[in-house]
Amino acid sequence: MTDTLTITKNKKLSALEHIKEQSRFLRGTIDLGLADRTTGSISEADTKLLKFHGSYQQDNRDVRDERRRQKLEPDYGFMVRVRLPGGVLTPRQWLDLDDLASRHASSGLRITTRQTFQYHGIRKEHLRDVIGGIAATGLSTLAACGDDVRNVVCSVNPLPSSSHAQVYEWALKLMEHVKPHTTAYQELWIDRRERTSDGAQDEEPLLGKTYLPRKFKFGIAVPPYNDIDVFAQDFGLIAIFDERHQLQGFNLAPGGSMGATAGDAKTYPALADLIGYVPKEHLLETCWHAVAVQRDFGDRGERKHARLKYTIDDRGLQWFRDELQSRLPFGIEPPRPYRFEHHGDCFGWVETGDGRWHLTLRIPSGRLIDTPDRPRQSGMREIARIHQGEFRMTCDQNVVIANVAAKDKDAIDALVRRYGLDDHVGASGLRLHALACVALPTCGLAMAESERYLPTLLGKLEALLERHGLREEPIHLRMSGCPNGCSRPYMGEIGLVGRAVGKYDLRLGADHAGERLNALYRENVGEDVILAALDGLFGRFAAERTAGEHFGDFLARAGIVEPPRRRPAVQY
Ligand code: SRM
Ligand code: SF4
Repeated sequence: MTDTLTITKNKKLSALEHIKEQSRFLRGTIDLGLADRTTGSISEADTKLLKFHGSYQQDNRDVRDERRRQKLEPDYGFMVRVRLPGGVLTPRQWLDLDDLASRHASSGLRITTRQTFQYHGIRKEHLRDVIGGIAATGLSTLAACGDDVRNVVCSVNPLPSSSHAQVYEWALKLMEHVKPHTTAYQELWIDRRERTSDGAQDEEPLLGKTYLPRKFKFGIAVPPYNDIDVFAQDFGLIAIFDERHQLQGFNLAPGGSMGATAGDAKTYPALADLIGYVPKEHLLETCWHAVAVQRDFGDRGERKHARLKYTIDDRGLQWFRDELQSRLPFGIEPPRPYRFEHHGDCFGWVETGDGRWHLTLRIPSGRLIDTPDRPRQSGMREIARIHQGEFRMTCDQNVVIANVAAKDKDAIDALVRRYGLDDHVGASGLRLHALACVALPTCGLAMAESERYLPTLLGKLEALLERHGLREEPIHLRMSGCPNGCSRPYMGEIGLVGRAVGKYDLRLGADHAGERLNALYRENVGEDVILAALDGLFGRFAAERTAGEHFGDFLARAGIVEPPRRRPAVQY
């Protein structure tokens, strides 16, 4: 393996590189911090290492100022994220995860935009119970956050069942192939003992002891459904099937990611671009080396510049392809044809031709918590008690109750109605597909509300759409509380990116299949400006659209926004 520090040796390394290097494979002093009961927090260096274990130290920002006035320490709580490749879990696992949420989390279970769960508000003294409890279900939190390969996502929407099974198998294999190997995780959370080793025996054959320069995301899409936003991944994989629905291989699309920093033009969202195709038997080796290229060439000096997209843009897409090729004993082939029809989920029941049924439910912002009118967390628990198939989380924060026998459908439908899980029934096209990131009060980076504000804004936008006869129009709206873009807002036909309390960048004009970014339309504006602008544009759309044209495509065609350019194509 190339020494990870060799290539960047002339650069000043970021502070986190030193923390990782000295951490003895992610141990740091986390064990001591957990034992210290004089504070609800852990040391700053350990908060960085804890991320690799799947947890963030946060504080409740709603009470931050008041506690400061009272000279109390912040109201610390930990976010815990489950690693759930492909987003699939059994009813037994659902019940176990739900039980942990009921006992320890402040706000139920939260389905994320990478098809897994988060818990919020876990007290330090319960962190071992929660992470250990997740491990006891057969899942893990290792590498759910941190500078490593994150949860590998894959298409889940009802497809020919065999197609889903085939790509899911590869999502699992890929995650296993590139995940960290440190035994610190076992020691800290599973054996639940204070330090048992100094990490001297540990090895990270792929990641090395400083892990990656930054997070690295893989996702597998199954055309025609781009329900994972494959071009938003650091390394997107487009599954290619033959006419008998047998998986042949994968198109390779590196260089996507959403994150940007407000006011820093050197940071930007970017879509991934195609560099070729490999048969499925070469997938693991290809991905291993793709990660290794970024390990060796990614920027370890400037974290804002450390994602694969910047490595690619600094050196060229062709360079990346050639570098990857030079490490592989087989040829990367030209990409195979494919076509995406849409991104987002398809709701309601679908039969997949094998007598099995799948129900996709809309879970607003993925938040499963009981409210008086919609006790969604309890409802899903009741469904898990009778369901014989599996659950699949989606990258739009929804859930598929998958593999249901025809005879069991009525019982599930009854629970869906009883517990108010029927948000997809009668919802406007806009509401069905709207996404919001967590933002306040837990996210330390939030500049504006997102999840808590989305329902209010949707109501106001629906009134406008109604007036223009567009209630059923499936317009994709994505909102985030800051430019990091956790709801992939740069891929929304309407994107709202938080800049300050009550202020958002209004971005417009992405397409409907997740193949084009939107562009800035109004910067740092409040609700009144957003509503007025969209009212006018909805009116024009209703009057001037061509047959079947989507809102984002209309905005681009009419020249209302100019979509950003893609990278030049590579030579094969
Ligand atoms: Fe994210 C950081 C939540 C998907 C780009 N993200 C965060 C943190 C951990 C805030 C922090 O660093 O202190 C947020 C925790 C909030 C909270 O209170 O829970 C957070 N991100 C989320 C989730 C939960 C959003 C959601 O509403 O579902 C998603 C969890 C996904 C998962 O299960 O792994 C989530 N984040 C994404 C995505 C979407 C995706 O991957 O498809 C992106 C855009 C793609 C990308 O990676 O660029 C994304 N999150 C970021 C970034 C920008 C990274 C960058 O390189 O620019 C940050 C900030 C950072 O890492 O420094 C960030
Ligand atoms: Fe937090 Fe920003 Fe991500 Fe929203 S987009 S969860 S505000 S980091």
